[in-house]
Amino acid sequence: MKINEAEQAIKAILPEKRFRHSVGVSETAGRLAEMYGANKEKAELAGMLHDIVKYFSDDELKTIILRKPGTWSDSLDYSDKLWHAPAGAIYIEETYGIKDPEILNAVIYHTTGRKQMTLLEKIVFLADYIEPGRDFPGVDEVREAAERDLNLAVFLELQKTIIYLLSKSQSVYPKTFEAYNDLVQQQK
Ligand code: DGI
Ligand code: FE
Ligand code: FE
Ligand code: FE
Repeated sequence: MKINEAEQAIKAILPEKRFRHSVGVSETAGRLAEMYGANKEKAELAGMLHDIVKYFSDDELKTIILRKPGTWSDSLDYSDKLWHAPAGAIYIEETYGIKDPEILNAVIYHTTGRKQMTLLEKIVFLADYIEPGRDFPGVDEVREAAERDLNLAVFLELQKTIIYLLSKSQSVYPKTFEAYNDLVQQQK
């Protein structure tokens, strides 16, 4: 699938604001890919498509996830906000025939991260957080880190996300903790 086709596809599916977020993630991911030596086309495509099923109902998302059991199916035991990530990967494989595991994993782990994230996974995870349309406390610190140290930026994003979830008394998916612990090791 070409990037223009992906853009047209999500334009037809997503509300305007989420469409603009997706274009922002795609452009940011492409720029980070150039900076850190990842495949720019894959980063842009994964960024464009990462939230494609964001507005499907919880029942639809569950049904999609259960069609293809994998190591992410345990997300059904956690927040429903996690489901659009693995469901999105299954959806783009089934609907557009995207089979590249690097792209699919970047979509699957864009919300939670996991330990030993690939370069492309880190880039899409980070682009989702710092694209120009985002505005939440601490985002500028992560944006600045992203310009010089990819692992530091991903670490800060995970740290802020976990602190935020704890402050709202929400559950934290174990893979998010695993991603955080993994990156703590690399901060020395
Ligand atoms: O889909 P987006 O809004 O662009 O962003 P996202 O896919 O990163 O979703 C973020 C939401 O997921 C945010 O409201 C926090 C929530 N969330 C709930 N539980 C967890 C979680 N995020 C992580 N990383 N880990 C969790 O356990
Ligand atoms: Fe998302
Ligand atoms: Fe995110
Ligand atoms: Fe997103």
